[in-house]
Amino acid sequence: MANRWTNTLTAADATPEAAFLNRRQIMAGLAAGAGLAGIGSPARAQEELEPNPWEDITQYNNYYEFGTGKDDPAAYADALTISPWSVRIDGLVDNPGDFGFDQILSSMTIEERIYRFRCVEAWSMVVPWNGFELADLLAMAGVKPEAKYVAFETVLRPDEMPGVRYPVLDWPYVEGLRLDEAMHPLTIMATGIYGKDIPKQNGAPLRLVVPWKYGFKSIKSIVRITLTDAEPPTSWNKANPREYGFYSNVNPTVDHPRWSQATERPIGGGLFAGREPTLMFNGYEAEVASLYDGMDLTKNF
Ligand SMILES: Nc1nc2c(c(=O)[nH]1)N[C@H]1C(S)=C(S)[C@@H](COP(=O)(O)O)O[C@H]1N2
Ligand SMILES: [Mo]
Repeated sequence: MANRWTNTLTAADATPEAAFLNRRQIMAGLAAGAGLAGIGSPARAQEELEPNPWEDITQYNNYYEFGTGKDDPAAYADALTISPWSVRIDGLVDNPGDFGFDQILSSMTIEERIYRFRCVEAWSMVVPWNGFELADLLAMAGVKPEAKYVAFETVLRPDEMPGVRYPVLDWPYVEGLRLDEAMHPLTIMATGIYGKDIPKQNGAPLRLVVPWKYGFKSIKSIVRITLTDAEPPTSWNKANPREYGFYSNVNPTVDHPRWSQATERPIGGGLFAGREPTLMFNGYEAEVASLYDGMDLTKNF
């Protein structure tokens, strides 16, 4: 269903990589002609997003429970059992309990959201997700007025996840959002890509997608959602608090201690495609900047 957050492009409009490259080259030409002043302008933020091909999205992944290599998730995530699946929603809610995945799906309206996706490692893609607004799921559980944060947890199955033998992170993978971020209409739970069930390497059967934050906030294969009144611990912040903050909003003016965040490498851009400037809040500034009014985004990185 179309609404103001939904790009009018549909999966059917996605073009083969050749056409994608041509379109990018044309746009690069236009940008060059217009001069550098055009970069980062609203015109670019609202340009038609060209989704990456299925192969890019499903074969270049970060899902450390299956290994730290970009091709490990596609190679190993097949072992993950995703049926039956339920999500425990607890903490400061009126109706705590285990919600079956099918029960959740039957109560939600699935729509397509074509979003930019920007990893903290400075690569990016455009993904045509299918999913529903997290706010609708939280409404189902009934959020109590005392709740201020939402904590998320990924399934932990050592028998099915070869990567958790290594203490890269403190398993299970956990993430969190402030309640207003969680309730924002751009924040979705994704259950599909290109109209197909979301592949296991991308976080089946359901994962968070917060398009204005670095990719690691978008936690995969969620089994628990807890409403709390205190900021919850998050995996990458626990691993390295100096490098990864709780907010982790995409911000080209705040560099990672070990690399610049001013530009990004679009995956599938081709051998000769250059880096592109990273946009404030990953291009969603008009929609989300007000969530952070009065906050020092360098301190609250
Ligand atoms: N459980 C879990 N969720 C995760 C990760 C992970 O290792 N484990 N990696 C994160 C990172 S760093 C990124 S960039 C995205 C990658 O999502 P994708 O593979 O669908 O592109 O998932 C995020 N969610
Ligand atoms: Mo990432």
